[in-house]
Amino acid sequence: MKSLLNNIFLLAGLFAAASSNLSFAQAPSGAIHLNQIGFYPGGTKIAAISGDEHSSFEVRDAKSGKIVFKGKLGSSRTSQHSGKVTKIADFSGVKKAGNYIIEVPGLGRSAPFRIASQVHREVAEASLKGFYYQRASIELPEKFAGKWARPAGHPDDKVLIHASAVSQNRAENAVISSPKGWYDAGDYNKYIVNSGITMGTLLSLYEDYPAYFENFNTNIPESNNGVPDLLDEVIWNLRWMLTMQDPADGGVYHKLTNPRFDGMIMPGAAKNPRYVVQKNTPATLDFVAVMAQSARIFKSFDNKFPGLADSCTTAAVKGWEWAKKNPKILYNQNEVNKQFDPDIVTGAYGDRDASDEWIWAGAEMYALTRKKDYLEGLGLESPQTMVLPTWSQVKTLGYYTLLRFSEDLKSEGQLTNPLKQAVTNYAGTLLTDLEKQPYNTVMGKEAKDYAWGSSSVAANQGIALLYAYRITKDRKYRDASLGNLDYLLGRNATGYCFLTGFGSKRVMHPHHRPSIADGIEEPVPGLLSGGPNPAQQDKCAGYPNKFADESFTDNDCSYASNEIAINWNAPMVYLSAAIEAIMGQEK
Ligand code: 9MR
Ligand code: 9MR
Repeated sequence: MKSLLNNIFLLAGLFAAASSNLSFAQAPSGAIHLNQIGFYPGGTKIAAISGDEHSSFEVRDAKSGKIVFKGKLGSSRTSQHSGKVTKIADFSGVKKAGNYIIEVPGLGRSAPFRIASQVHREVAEASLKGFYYQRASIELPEKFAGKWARPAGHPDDKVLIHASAVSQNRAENAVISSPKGWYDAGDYNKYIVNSGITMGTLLSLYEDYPAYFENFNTNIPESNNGVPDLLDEVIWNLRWMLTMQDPADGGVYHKLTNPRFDGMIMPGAAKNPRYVVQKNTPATLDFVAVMAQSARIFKSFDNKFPGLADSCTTAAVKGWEWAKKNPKILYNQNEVNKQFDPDIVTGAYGDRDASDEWIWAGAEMYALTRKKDYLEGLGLESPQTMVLPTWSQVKTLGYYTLLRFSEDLKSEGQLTNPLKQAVTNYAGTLLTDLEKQPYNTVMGKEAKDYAWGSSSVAANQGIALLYAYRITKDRKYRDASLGNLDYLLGRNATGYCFLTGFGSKRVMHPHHRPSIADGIEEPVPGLLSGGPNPAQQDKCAGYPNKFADESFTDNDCSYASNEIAINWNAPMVYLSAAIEAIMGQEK
């Protein structure tokens, strides 16, 4: 109820502020689904209109109301999830920069949106800035955090060795220092496995589009240090990760965590003891991959961060050696809790299979050292099948890295050709029947796309399509990738723009402790809501129904559909920034 009222107030406020504008003369119609931020002058422009009663639409100048484009709606499409009907409005023909609305006669109008070059720049900047707001162990002053300024939380300079993590020089309850890092999500714990894919995605973004980040300012404390803000942000978490390696043997702890989740309090108010828990193979290999990739990148910044690249290389090699000796230790939280006290009941990230972590770590170690040994036994020379990256499935991050260096590895065609094939095959499957989809997006074709954190599925599909675009130069992949960005920013069955702080239909109540506890109406900006998830594990009231594509509620009890998480934000940064790097320069 509170959220409904807030939305009404938001709309009422906009109405009062701008009622002279045509665009605000009436509340926007929920039946018009589109990217609420906008479109590139030369790019595809699509809206999806609910229902089959209407047949035409207009694009109007938002201020004057003048019609600039008239179009016919496409034929009816039926959602495989809800059975509901939509029609597509294609207004790609409108190429002039400006502010517009869409009107469907007899139905209503959209909220205003822009056509402009660099139309997603603020989205990209804000999604990266979202990581700054997730920083542990540091105060966020107003200068950088605006009204979301807050005292430091979780110093993590006195962290206990959990009974499951005891080793040579570290007895149970011995104290170590493990500060910095990002909070994982709506909770305040720090998990190596989820940091792995998050860091891999952000570091790959830098390696894929380095020039774009030369001039990309997110107003963080390090902004003027002559290093791209993307890398400065990554270093905040990298320095934490380095402390998670047991110096005695190179193994890496699974997580730094409270035994139980903190309440809905601000970071600075949280005082519960924190532990590092059991070393294991997936965590160690994810760590190795991140350290190898970081070593590669920070070699070029040795004058700014003396010794950092070397420390990363050493850490990577030590981690790899530990994993070689311990190739199959998995983290099983229930088993750990049977054996040791206190019980740990926070996020499990309990991967059941380390074979994909071996591929990712091996690929990164090979790219760093060019030593073939690292690829031995990974089976990369035979035909490969790509799967979308998730926290528990990271082999594709290794594929992406080997492809990134495919020019360098020219003599290694037997290595990179099967990977190129795997990525383009996968992208091809994504494109099949795109023109039949109710919102004309790759996202949501399969019911399984709507898993916990479905927004990250959309973003990661978008990234896969951009790799296929790099390999083939075929624009259909680029355009479909942009279509998934459109999905995240509003062209979806819920009608929500899933990035906090953006859109005309906004996420206002994410499951995010600071946003809940800070007493500020707007949530912390630049955070990507998890998105529809029909499993509804949170049993929260407020879901509209069980349809996969609509199973979302903007309610802070809904950790299964409306939490935020670093491994979802990272592909959002990648997708929006890469699209900007590719399309933002076009007039
Ligand atoms: O806040 C927690 C969130 O970060 C997790 O994703 C989620 C699932 O593990 O759990 C949330 O914590 C809830 C807990 O599981 C059950 N009691 C209520 C907690 C807050 O809603
Ligand atoms: O993203 C994770 C999802 O794949 C799992 O199904 C879910 C339940 O185990 O946990 C999600 O991760 C949460 C983590 O356990 C704790 N921090 C919040 C994460 C996002 O909800």
